[in-house]
Amino acid sequence: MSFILPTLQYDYKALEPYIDAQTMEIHHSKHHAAYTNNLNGALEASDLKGKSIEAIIENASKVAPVIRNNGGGFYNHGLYWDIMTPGGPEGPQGKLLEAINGSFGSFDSFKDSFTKAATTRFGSGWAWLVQKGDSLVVSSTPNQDNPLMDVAEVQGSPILGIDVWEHAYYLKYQNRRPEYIEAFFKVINWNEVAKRFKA
Ligand code: MN3
Repeated sequence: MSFILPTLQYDYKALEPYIDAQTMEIHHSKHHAAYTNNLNGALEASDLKGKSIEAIIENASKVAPVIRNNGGGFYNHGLYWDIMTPGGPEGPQGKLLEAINGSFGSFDSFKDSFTKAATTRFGSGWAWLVQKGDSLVVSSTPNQDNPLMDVAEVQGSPILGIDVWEHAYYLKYQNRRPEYIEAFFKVINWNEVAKRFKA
């Protein structure tokens, strides 16, 4: 069984004006498709074929770089599409909001921390909101690594992530990564983030 490029739950243009249709189309149909195809290709000759994506990437330190990179790319982009939506709730609610307040003091200080992690990740990578037991932490990873991987500095369960590779924002925002991060906050699907959070 091979991994399949997930279908988006909204149109490429649905996240405008925050994330433009051309970026979405290239990002999904070219970049995510390439990670998916390259992962499937690399798994052909591997005894990892048939395992879940989580089981494969958890052991990132022990797998070939091509599997670590493309497995991470496959997983990370699936999460990224899921945790965005047009017209979603303005912020987290209920148990997730309580946990954010408990771990960061307030939603605004969470947002500052996440924005800083996303802004200061040097080069290509991701920033994350990670569940570690009962608490939430912000982290960032290089390339296509993520907090599920045994190589991650901060390990845990990613419940929100932002792609800060230039391909995620350059067509619309060029070098203005902070503007893209601010725009991302307008399209977060907090209902989906809450589903990933285990109260
Ligand atoms: Mn990407």
